[in-house]
Amino acid sequence: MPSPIRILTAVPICDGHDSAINTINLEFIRHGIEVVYLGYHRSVGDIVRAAIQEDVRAIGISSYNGGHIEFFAEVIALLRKRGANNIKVFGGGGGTITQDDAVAMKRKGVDNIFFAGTSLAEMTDYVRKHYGRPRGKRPRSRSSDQDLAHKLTGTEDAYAKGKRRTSNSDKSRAGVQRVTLNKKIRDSKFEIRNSSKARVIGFTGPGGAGKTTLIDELVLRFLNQNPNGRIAILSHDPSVIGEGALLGDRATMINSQNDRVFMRSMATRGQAGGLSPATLDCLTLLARSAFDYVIIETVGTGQEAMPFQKNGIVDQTVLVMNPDYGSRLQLQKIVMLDLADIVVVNKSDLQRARTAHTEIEQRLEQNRRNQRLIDTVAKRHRDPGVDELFELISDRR
Ligand code: B12
Ligand SMILES: Nc1nc2c(ncn2[C@@H]2O[C@H](COP(=O)(O)OP(=O)(O)OP(=O)(O)O)[C@@H](O)[C@H]2O)c(=O)[nH]1
Ligand SMILES: [Mg+2]
Repeated sequence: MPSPIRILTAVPICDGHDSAINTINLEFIRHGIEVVYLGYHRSVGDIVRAAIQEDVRAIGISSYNGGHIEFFAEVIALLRKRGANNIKVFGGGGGTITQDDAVAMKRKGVDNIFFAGTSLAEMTDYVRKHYGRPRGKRPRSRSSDQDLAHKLTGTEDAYAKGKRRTSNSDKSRAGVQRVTLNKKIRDSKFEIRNSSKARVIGFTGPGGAGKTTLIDELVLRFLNQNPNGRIAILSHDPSVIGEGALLGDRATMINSQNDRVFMRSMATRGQAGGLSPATLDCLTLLARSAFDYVIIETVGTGQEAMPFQKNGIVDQTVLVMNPDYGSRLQLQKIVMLDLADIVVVNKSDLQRARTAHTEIEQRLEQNRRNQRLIDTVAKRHRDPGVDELFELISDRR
């Protein structure tokens, strides 16, 4: 099966009209398209950087606050400058974009503009027809980031075609798969350790615990502390084989929209446990490239998840907990509490956080593994808990 079509959607700078694009995103996802959503109030530079790193087929822009002729044209000009004219641009903005404007925009290279009254089905058909064809041979990459992005796509496509996939649903082959997976993890670990100087840190935890917000705050600290350093983020969101996905972590990330950050959003494409079938190979590629850190964020996970297989594929694992996990009984069931190097109680601004800290502390004491427990408020800037976590992560001893 070919990989799903990947597109990026965004709303321009100084524009907060995200209601239309949220509806359109959902419709695209429902029709098998993977949508990397960058969010609203995004600059031309942020959009083009993200599109190249994510190696999408096209960028869909929803614009309501005016200036669309210039904004769309600037996106196209920057794509050309970066050698990424294979990435197409389309969009809409209801009645704020007139027919005449659309003619001018198409002349500057925009593929299509959708007007008020267009059905969602029409837009989805357009995307499938125009951006769903197999890619032709691509010209040589202009930058190392573009080259890396193409390689990551190649890896994901190979898995989508079933080249090396180990299907979770094929129960009769489960034993063989486990052996293959373990070998793959061992090999990958060996490869990563031998080929990279990057420190690989895995973040996991339940959906909505604040993993992305926390990573973005850590990235800010890293960028400030290392004027020339580079960091990569491999972020995961859930999807079923052959179906679409909302790859939405970029929308939460403000500081990570930076030339020194390479971010790639992956759908799990049917694999349970928090990562994608292609994650290990993609991680190897990233770890071999010139990054100081590679951060992996899993999808929101459940009690049984151990995505980093007893810390095998990463140097350090961080479990981000929501204070509202239930009671002590639930804590006994969370496998990652035994495996994580660092446990974070995020949202410690919430009322239950103090109790959560005490309960988790007692749970960790039973492990006798010297695991660290930190309280954070990731959504607050300059949070001392996040500072402490950053110290722990950047301590290479
Ligand atoms: C809803 C709305 C709001 C909501 C936004 C909620 C949100 N989170 O999005 C609120 C109330 C917050 C709001 C605020 C403002 N708004 Co307002 N808003 C609208 C309104 C009524 C509808 C826009 C909409 O979402 N339509 C629903 C979509 C699904 O339908 P559609 O627009 O017809 O789009 C079709 C296609 O174009 C296509 N499409 C759209 N985008 C894309 C993208 C892609 C990739 C594709 C494929 C297709 C596509 O999808 C639709 C298919 O039928 C319009 C008026 C109007 N009737 O258009 C004003 C309007 C856009 N707002 C306007 C203004 C001025 C503002 C404010 C500045 C008001 C103020 N003074 O505070 C603020 C600014 C907000 C900000 N931060 O940027 C003006 C813009 C004027 C202009 N550009 O010249 C408008 C036109 C109202 C007006 N007549 O004055 N607004
Ligand atoms: N109250 C409070 N809210 C927070 C804090 N950190 C993050 N949030 C909010 O929690 C919500 C989820 O945050 P994310 O960072 O997207 O969480 P996540 O764990 O990455 O979510 P998934 O990737 O969907 O699993 C957002 O609305 C954040 O603003 C915090 O410290 N306190
Ligand atoms: Mg997230």
